[in-house]
Amino acid sequence: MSTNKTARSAADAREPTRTGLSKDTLVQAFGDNLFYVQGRFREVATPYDLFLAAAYTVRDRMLERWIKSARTYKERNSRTVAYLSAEFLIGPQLGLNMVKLGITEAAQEAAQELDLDLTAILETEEEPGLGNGGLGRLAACYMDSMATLQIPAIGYGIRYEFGIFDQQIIDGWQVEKGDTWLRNGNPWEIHRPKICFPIGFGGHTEQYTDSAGISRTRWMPALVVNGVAYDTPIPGYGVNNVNLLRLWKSEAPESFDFQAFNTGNYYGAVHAKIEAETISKVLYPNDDPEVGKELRLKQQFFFVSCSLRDMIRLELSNTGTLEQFHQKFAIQLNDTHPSLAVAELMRLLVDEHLMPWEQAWEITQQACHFTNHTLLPEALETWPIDLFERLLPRHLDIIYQINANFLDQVRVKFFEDDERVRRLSLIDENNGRRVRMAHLAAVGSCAINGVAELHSELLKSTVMQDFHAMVPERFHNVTNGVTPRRFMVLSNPRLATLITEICGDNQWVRQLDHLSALEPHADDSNLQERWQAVKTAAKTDLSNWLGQETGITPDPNSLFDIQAKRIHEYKRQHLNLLHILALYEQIKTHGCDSIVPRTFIFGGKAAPGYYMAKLIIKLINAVGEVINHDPAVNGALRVIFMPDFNVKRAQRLYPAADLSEQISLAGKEASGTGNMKFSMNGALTIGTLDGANVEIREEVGAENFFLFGMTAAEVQQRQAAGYDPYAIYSTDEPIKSLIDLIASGLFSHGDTELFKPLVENLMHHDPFMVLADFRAYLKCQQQVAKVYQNAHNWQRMSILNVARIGKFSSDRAIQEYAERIWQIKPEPVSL
Ligand code: KUQ
Repeated sequence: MSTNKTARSAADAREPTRTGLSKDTLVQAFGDNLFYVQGRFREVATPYDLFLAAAYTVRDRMLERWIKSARTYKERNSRTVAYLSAEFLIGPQLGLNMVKLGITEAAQEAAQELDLDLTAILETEEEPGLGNGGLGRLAACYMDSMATLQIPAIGYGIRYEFGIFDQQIIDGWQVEKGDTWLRNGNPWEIHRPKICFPIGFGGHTEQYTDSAGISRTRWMPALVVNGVAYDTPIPGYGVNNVNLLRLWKSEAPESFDFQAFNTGNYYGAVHAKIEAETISKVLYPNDDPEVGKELRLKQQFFFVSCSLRDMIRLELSNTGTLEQFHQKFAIQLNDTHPSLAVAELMRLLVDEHLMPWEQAWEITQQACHFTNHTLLPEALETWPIDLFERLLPRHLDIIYQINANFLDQVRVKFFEDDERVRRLSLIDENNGRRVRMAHLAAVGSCAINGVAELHSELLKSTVMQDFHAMVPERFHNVTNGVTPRRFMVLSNPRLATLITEICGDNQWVRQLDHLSALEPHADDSNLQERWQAVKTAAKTDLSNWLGQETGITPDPNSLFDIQAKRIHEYKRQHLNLLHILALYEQIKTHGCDSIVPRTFIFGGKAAPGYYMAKLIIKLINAVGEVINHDPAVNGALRVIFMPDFNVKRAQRLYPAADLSEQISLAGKEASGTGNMKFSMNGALTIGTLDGANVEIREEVGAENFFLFGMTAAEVQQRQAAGYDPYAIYSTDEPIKSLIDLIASGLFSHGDTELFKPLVENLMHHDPFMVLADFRAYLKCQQQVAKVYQNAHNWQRMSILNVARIGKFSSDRAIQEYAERIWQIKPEPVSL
């Protein structure tokens, strides 16, 4: 395995300005880029100019590796992953790319020589918020790991002009602001105007007979837009491989304007242009599918079609035939959002490349693999038939054909079982005829996986039960993972340095199970103290930053208890709140010395149309307002909502957490990945047996994990037996008084209506069983407080968490995909 040349000594001054890694060369290159690319000199350069000059300096150093990687993969005709995802939440790039190139130190020295504040420059970068949460961030972690493991890969997605909205908190409420991340220019992307495909929508199909007398179908779209490629390099850590993230932007074909202009229809031309450009305009800000939104379906087809045509172009230019397409590309469908790939690949092969149906089907099935990320029934994507027919008439034909063939197989395997046929059909006939996208993805893929053990088991026993009975051999589990490059080395350098010292080297950064070398030192009280000092330093950093950002500067010696993730009822931020209220009541009755001082920090966005989630944000802020200003509390309790939680801000939170809140109702969170990021940074977890929590607890040891709550099986039983939250409310004294406290108007200036929807929902419906789990949660939190008081023991547990967290590296996950699902081997690149 080749590695980067580490920063060379200043003596070697003759290395090329655009590729050299020494401090002196970086100094030279930075000046050149500021001058020749920005057209600026130091005295008039804005902070963003300085950032751009730094970014171009780093980008230059990736390009040779990038081109070499592309050439190597082409020459060796390597099997390549095509990771299709509607979201890539890649985060800021400058710091991470420096880590990957191994030039962080040299860059720091260069900045010092140039009298520049590197931290301030890093801070200037605007992150591309091209995702909602875990699913989009997972795609980004996997891009990192594929490059690091030297697996040829292209990430395909959409270059949204507006990513996830910026969240402001005004009067305690979430207010959404448009995300204009491109306004100052994006130095990481390379625009490829020549990599451009016309994508059709609507229209009709025609039958014709070709010269060989074969009957064929042709799709005559009514509207055509162009998809243009924008490429971002994704370097591996300590290797020369640099992979490609290719995002598509929609544009109007020029011909539009001319045609309309010639017929005098100027406004018509403008309208068509706007309509075309709308497709990649904005990311849907929901964590679950937007039902029936035409633009969303257009987005999905748009990026899937561009991506498949790009793959076909690459394969034809390499081999001249598509017969081995499935050997060249392993397509991974990130949830159902790209599942149209199954129908579109069939159309491209059969209609456009004139391949027989059976052969095309074989190739499609061998090429595609499907990851499911959710069990929530409302989150399973379906599209109304009439919308489909209007937008994608040929694809609907193809889906009918796929369905007919598939249901024939079902009837062979399960004779005279019409109910099963109905359940397995790609068409849902019960809700006004809809296409079931998960069924399309499952039928068209040779592998189907869930994202944690529990989730994969529940998939087989619930939502995909019939598929499992049909093709059990296609089902896999690949537990999610996250990249230690971003979430440890970059965001927690103090911890990384300490770990490297204890482990003896930094191999753990690419082999995360090497963290087990920490284990024998867990009882070393000297290490425990240093470990705590690292944590306290991170808490102090966060505290100061929160002071500037929110006006509240929490005490770094208090227990930092953090819940950061999308706001969702199933994630139960309101369960956390009830515990906060219990502590508040305790202070009111027994004084502020009766509790272990805690700082509660929340972060997360609510979907703009999700009323209850927005009300939960308001309640968190309202409770904070009262508690933070109550003299009786005297700072023993702090409640802070960190606005605009995103990748950049997440990096400030994870290192500073003592306690990680992973408290979803069992059976609802497919995996969770924040749970892993917190734990990697030494936080202990309070959590339910949900998603990957189950495996985290298995790894770190039950005695180092604060477990509470019903199991998924108990949840099912209780719901089947008829769950009555009001019975709990009316008989359980602490719960009643806490809920009544919210209803009383104490947190709403006497307004007893404001939080009523939330309160009534908990009392009478409580779909996520907050009340049922509350007692166990409270008890567990009391245990947390008790353990925290013994600092050495807490640090011991924290060290053990980190020592045993190796499994949750995205490198391990990608290794499993590569071996078990893709059958892809590493392709090292040398310079
Ligand atoms: C659905 N589904 C529609 C955007 C996102 C979605 C639009 O995926 C994470 C899991 C996590 C799960 C999340 C998910 N996102 C499912 C989505 O909720 O549990 O960790 C990555 O697998």
